[in-house]
Amino acid sequence: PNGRPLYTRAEVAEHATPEKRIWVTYGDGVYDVTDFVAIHPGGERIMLAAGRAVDPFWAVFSVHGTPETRELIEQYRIGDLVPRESDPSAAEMDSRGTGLEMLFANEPERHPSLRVRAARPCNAEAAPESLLPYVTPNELFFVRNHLPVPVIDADTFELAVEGPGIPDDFRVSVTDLKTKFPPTSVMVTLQCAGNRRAEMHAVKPVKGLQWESGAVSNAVWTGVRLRDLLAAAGYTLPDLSSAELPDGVAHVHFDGAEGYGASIPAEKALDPRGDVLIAYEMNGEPIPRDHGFPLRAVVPGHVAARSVKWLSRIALSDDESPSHWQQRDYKGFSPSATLETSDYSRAQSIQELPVQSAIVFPRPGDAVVPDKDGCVPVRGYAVSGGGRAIYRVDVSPDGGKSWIDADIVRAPDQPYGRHWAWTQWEARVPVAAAISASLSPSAAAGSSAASDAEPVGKITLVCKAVDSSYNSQPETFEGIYNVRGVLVGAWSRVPVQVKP
Ligand code: MTE
Ligand code: MO
Repeated sequence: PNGRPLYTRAEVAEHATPEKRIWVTYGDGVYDVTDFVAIHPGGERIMLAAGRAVDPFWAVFSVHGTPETRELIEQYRIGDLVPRESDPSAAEMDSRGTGLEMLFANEPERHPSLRVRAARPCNAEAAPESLLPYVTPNELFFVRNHLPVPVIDADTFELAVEGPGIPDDFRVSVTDLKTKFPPTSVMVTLQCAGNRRAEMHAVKPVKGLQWESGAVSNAVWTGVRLRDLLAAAGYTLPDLSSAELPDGVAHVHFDGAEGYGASIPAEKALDPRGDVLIAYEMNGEPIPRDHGFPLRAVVPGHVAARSVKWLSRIALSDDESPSHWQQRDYKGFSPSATLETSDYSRAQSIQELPVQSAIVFPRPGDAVVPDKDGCVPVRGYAVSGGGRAIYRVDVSPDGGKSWIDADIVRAPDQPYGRHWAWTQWEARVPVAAAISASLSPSAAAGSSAASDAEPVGKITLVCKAVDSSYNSQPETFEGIYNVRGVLVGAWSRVPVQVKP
């Protein structure tokens, strides 16, 4: 009817190599994407769909379901599927399995304690018990993947570096990075922009993975300083004592081999005290596949979204990364902005994170028994962005009416302005006064008269941290509400029952 040629799925399947041209279907359309593959970032991935339907693949990558992508692929349309074959779900169930299964056939094994919030791609938070060792063991570290984990051979893998003064086609191997540069180790806490999103969602719904307080973990990362690599590649490091960076380089892009990408300001990337690494080890082991094997950018003090895993390309640029995740995600908006009215072109990218803390133990709803002094132990973490230290953690037994100072524990050798690792804290919180306030005289009398059950006090434990800029956390989520549920740093509140 529209004059375009009609093809069967069998005909499309014959076009699965560059020699025979690469065809795919999307909905009822047939597309020749041979030229697209050559220019698309992560273009190899579309080869998984060569000769078949991209629909099941793109269903995973919600980023592709945008009007822009549709418009883009329409340029490559060469025809239509014969109408009765346009539903891929049935037609694609062939001996190779569905496209989805193929895409996720090479995922690594994962520790059973991880709390899975989405299975494919894998998004799993650290269990509460995993948040208390100061350094998170690799297998317990939270996992946040936007796409399938790529399969990479470290022996042949090369990292491309692009920028002024750097020869075209400059590449560095993993062995070069390990042997030709002094290794540097830095302890860095990575926190997802959406950590604690579920608590904001409970106040008012937001769109995103329902993270509790475990989308954060801490590791020692070892690798090459980004500065040293750029200098070795041929880039003339600017004189950072002058007020401005000279050559128009304002951002450093990081691309992941699987298609993810992000960027950070050049000032951070080039600062000798910024401690940005191209890491190849995590806690003394090769970086596990889920966390970026073999190479990962580690950007201390910034939202974890900028610490790009499976790092395959670094580029110096005067603009931010064009990646979806730099341009159309990970930005903050006013409480009134909706998904429709959020103007990504105006909003700033999230880089440094605000001050954050959370009670890890007890858990919400736990029954706690005070010790002989009437105290309950409360434990948790606190962390701020930009290398700001945690100066104090305040803990309350009564929803925020009275507070005591927690004892804080932090890595000893973090210089001023470079507190890249979190603080852990513990407080012995006196609960007696809070319990009696929670039991109204009539309720207390009524319950003891009515039964022999021991009286139970319901109280709300609260924590909030103060960082080295003396910034503190907002009391409630209302004022910092945003529809994507990022930057979720209101007071951490944990209701518990106190048993005598
Ligand atoms: N890098 C790549 N290549 N792909 C990704 O999906 N996710 C980012 C960041 N780097 C991501 C990535 C986000 S949003 C987070 S929170 C962290 O990786 C998670 O790191 P982890 O999985 O090691 O905890
Ligand atoms: Mo994230």
